[in-house]
Amino acid sequence: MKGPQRRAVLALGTNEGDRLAHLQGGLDLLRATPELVVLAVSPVYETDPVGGPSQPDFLNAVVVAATTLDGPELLVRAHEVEAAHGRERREHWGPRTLDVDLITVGDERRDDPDLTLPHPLARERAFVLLPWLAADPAAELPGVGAVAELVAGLDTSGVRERRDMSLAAHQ
Ligand code: PH2
Ligand code: MG
Ligand code: MG
Repeated sequence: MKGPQRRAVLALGTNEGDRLAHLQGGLDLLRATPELVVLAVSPVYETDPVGGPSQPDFLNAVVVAATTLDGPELLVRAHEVEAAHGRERREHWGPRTLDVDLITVGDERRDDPDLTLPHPLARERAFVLLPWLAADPAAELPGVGAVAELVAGLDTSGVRERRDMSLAAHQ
């Protein structure tokens, strides 16, 4: 892998179709990305939908990776992975087959029209922070603090680990 290595955190979410298959497929496509190495994958969580219209429960998981891609490059890849899973952008915050959000990319800070890093809502989203903490107990949200501390201050009742589901480590 050429170029500087960045540690990136990606959050996967799905609440349409075969949810576990979408999560697994998203992980597999991230693994198949030459410029990216997956370092850790969280357990699978079933989560109450936050915001948006009334919609089915989500499955959420977090992937920690090392990558030579910068934020905008990784966003292109994330959108490719979503598109490969039939993601249609209909309703803002509506149901989706697969959502791949960038939470952090190294220490990048940006506020572009289509990409804010770190993800501005991550600090308040238990469906992101709980999986992230499980994947990386030492996780830090740049400019904010330790994920463990953020989780301690959140209502996590809508986030349930699905021990009967898990993501395969290899394709
Ligand atoms: N994603 C959203 C909006 N609401 N709620 C849960 N539980 N999980 C998500 O991934 C999620 C959400 C926008 O992308
Ligand atoms: Mg999202
Ligand atoms: Mg998204």
